[in-house]
Amino acid sequence: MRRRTMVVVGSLALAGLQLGVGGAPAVAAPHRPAGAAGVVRTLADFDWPVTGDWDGDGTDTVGIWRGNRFHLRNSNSAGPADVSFRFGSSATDFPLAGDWDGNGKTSVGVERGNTFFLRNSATNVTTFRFGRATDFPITGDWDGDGTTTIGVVRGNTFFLRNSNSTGPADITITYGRATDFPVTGDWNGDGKTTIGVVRGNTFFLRNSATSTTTFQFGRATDYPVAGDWDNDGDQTIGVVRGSDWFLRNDNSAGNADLSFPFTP
Ligand SMILES: [Ca+2]
Ligand SMILES: [Ca+2]
Ligand SMILES: [Ca+2]
Ligand SMILES: [Ca+2]
Repeated sequence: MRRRTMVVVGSLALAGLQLGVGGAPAVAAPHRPAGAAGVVRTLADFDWPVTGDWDGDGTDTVGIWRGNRFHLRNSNSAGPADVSFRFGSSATDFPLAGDWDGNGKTSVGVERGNTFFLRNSATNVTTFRFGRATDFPITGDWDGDGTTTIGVVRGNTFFLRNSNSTGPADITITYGRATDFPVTGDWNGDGKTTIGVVRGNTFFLRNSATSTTTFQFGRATDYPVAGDWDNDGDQTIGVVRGSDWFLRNDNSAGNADLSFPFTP
């Protein structure tokens, strides 16, 4: 069972080492599942990557959640955040991103325990419960209707729901291993988000029960991300290493097409 609590001593020790280097500011340490012990759920000093089409121009771009503030940039290039605002609590939450209302723009959210808080605007937040507090939350447009909804991963079982509301999973899939890192994306550009896992630096991207794309990218310690970086309709992978982003426009092995730091 993956756990994302702050009792993961090994990861906390690692965080201390990273934050101690040269008195560097507390930014952008990658965090990964630590075997059966699982993911460190929240560490206020970490930048957590989030990606999405914040401005609705069709291209997914970068963002981070640091403490209780989201910093979002509308270009995949070095530079400041275009939008920064406070949402969530660094002590308890896990950041999320999706187009919850289907208006073409990605917005953010957080999961706290098993409660989801999905923010469409400063005054419009959808709140409901799904899954268990120890689950790993994921997001995607599982049914291709244009609206991003939530899901959770428990061990190696994915529970996906097509509505942002309390209720049972609409889709349940067993995939990968409990120690894998879950990723989601529209890998083949058919309009539906599907699941995947990262094991070490190997990506396993599942388009259907009989179709998985497998390749290596980045390093085992990188934090995987996914998005439509080139606005061609498919979502591809990337990794975040410290404050550096490496984005690839194909779901295959090869060099990053875009690489840049994001240090708002
Ligand atoms: Ca955009
Ligand atoms: Ca939206
Ligand atoms: Ca949907
Ligand atoms: Ca693309």
